[in-house]
Amino acid sequence: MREIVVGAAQLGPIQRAEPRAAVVARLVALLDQAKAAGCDLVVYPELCLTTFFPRWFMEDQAEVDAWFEREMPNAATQPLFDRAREHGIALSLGYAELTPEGRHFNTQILTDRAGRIVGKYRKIHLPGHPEFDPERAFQHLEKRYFEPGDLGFPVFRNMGAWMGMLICNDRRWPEAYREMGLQGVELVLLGFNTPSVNSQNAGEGPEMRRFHSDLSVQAGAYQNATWVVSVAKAGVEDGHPLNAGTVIVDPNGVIVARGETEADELVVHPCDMDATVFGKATIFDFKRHRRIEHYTRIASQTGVIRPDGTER
Ligand code: ING
Repeated sequence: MREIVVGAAQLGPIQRAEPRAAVVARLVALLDQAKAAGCDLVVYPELCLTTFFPRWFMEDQAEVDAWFEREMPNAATQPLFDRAREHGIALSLGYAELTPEGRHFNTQILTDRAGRIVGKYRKIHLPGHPEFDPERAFQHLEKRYFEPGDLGFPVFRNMGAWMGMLICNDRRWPEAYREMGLQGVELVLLGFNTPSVNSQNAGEGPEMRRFHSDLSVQAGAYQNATWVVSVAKAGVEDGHPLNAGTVIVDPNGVIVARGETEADELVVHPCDMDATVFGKATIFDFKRHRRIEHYTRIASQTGVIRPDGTER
């Protein structure tokens, strides 16, 4: 048995005016709870240091860059990394990354128990739009503020297990899980900030949002025989509701633990990495069952091309 006690550290809302120091104090409080609960690893949501700023249209690049971190850890987050090292707890956390070359990514990192960064992922599937859209009830400008990730879907060895990361919209794309499944991933860590309503379809409310979020991560777990830890930032940020829905999913696709609130909340579950072995050796033994000679479109074609040649 290779058990890793995972703490999914859901965050309640972060208001636009909330300073990073106040947010980091919340992250540290969750980390102390995780220590008391016997956690080995704590996972924080996407963009866990700030409000979900892609909802705001900004034209001044200095204003945009103020939402980004130029290094990690940095002065604001050092208290979190120090406490994690004291507790001997590994972390995964999401933040907006501004590289020394001036590139902007929506990033998630993974540390070992000593606080060393052992893995980095940059969000590949960026939803939303690059320009202000007056038709939308609210903006979703990730395509404006971030570049698509340039690291692929890496898998890292940490704490005796094979771990990978996704960010938010990535969880809706089966290709993302399979890229890691083909590397033997046993534990997928992801965070999300998902608006509770659809800015283009008022008929789609929180219940359907929750259904799609659960469906996506349960499918990804089951179809790749891996654990998936999916952590929300939730609640109302400056009048804009974010959906909760923090879950821990086992390698059979079963939700074994779920958050109950829209606030800061730690969801804990002991995850045995050996629970991935049976699925990988039987129904999802990729080497025995996959027929890649028939999977031609998945990696060679981006959009729909119907048999009659029409597109969309
Ligand atoms: N948020 C949302 C997500 O993928 C979204 C955007 C919601 C897209 C619902 C499509 C449907 O969960 C982020 N940050 O990707």
